[in-house]
Amino acid sequence: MRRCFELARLGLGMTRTNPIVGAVVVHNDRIIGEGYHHEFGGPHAEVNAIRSVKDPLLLKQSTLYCSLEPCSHHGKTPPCSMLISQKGIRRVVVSNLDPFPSVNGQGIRQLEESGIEVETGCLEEEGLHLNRRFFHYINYKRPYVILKWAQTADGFIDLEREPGDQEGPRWISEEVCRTLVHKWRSEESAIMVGTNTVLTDNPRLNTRRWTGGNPVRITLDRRGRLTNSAHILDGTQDTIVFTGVQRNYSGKIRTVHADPSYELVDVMEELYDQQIISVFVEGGAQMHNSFLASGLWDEARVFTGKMSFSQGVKAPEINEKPDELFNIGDSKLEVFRNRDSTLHGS
Ligand code: AOF
Ligand code: ZN
Repeated sequence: MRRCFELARLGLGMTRTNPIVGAVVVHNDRIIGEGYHHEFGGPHAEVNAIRSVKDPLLLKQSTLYCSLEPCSHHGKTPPCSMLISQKGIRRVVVSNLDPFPSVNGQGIRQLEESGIEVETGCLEEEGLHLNRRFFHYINYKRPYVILKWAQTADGFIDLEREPGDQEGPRWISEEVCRTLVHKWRSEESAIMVGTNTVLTDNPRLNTRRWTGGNPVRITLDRRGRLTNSAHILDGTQDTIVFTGVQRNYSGKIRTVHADPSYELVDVMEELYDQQIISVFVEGGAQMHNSFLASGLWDEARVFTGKMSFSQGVKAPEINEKPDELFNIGDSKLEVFRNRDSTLHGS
C-alpha cells in the first residue's frame, strides 16, 4: 500500500478535482504491475496498473492493492470495478473508501458481488492524509486551505511598506525555500493573496521554478484598489478577482462581485462551486490573520529565516506546537495542522 501511495503522489497537482490514486498488482509476493492516475480525465490507477502487467494470465492469481476504493460508475472512464472482475482478479486490498457520491461504497459492493475478496482500511490514516484535499472538498464542501508565510527570527513577516514603494518582496527565507514554494504551488488548485500583497510585492503567482501546472490565481479586492499594472491581472493565467467594483478584465480573468460585507466563508463557498479543491494562501499578514481568526484553514507552513528586522509587520501567530519540523539550509520549516479543522486525519 505504501507503494500505491508513492505512485499516487506522482499525480499530485495534475488530477484535480479528482483524488490522487495509486495501484499495484502483486503475484506471489512480487509486484508485477503498477500504475497511478496521471491527470484529470485520464485512465484510473487500476487501469494503468492492470495494463502494465506483462503476462495477463497471472492476474487470476494476483492481489490488486488500491489506495482508493475502485470506482463503480461510468464517468469520464468506465468503472474500474468492472475491469477488475473481467480480468479475474480474486482479491483486492483498499486503503480508503471513495466518498464521491456516485461511488461511496458501491465499488466495494460490486467487487464483492462478483465474488472478489475485498479488504478495506489498509493504512487508512495515511491514505486519508494523502488525499486530504479531495476528502475535505467532498465531505465538507469547501477547499482545503494551506497557509504559508516566511518570518524573521524576531517574528516579522515584512517591513512596513506603502503600496508601490520599492515594489517587490523582501526575501526572508533562502533560495531553496523559494523553489520549494513553487513546487507547493504546483500541487494546489489555487493560490490566493490579499490586495496589499499584490500592491506591495506584485507577485506573478506561477510555478516558474518547478514543472507542472499553474494554480488559479485568486485575490480579494473588495475596495477595488487594484490597478492594471498588477502581474496577476495580465490575463495569461486563470485568475479569479473578488471585487467590490465593476471591472472588465480581458484574458483568463473572471470576476466575482464581493462587496465589503463579503467574508472568507463566502469566498470558500464560491470556490467550492468553481471546483477549487485546495487553496494555497501566500499572504499577507492581514489575509493570514483573517483565515486564522475564521478557523477556515487546515494547514500552515511557516519558514523562519535567520535575519532580524527589529520592526515591521508582525507575523501571524499559531499558539500550538508544530506537527512537523524541518531544517532547510539555515531556515526552519514548521508545519501546523488545524486541530479544529473538520477533517479527521488532516
Ligand atoms: C478509481 N481510480 O484512479 C481514480 C478514481 O470522471 P472519472 O471517470 O475520471 O471519475 C472520477 C471519479 O472517480 C473521482 O471523482 C473519484 O471518485 C474516482 N477516482 N477512482 O477507481 C482512480 N482517480
Ligand atoms: Zn476507477
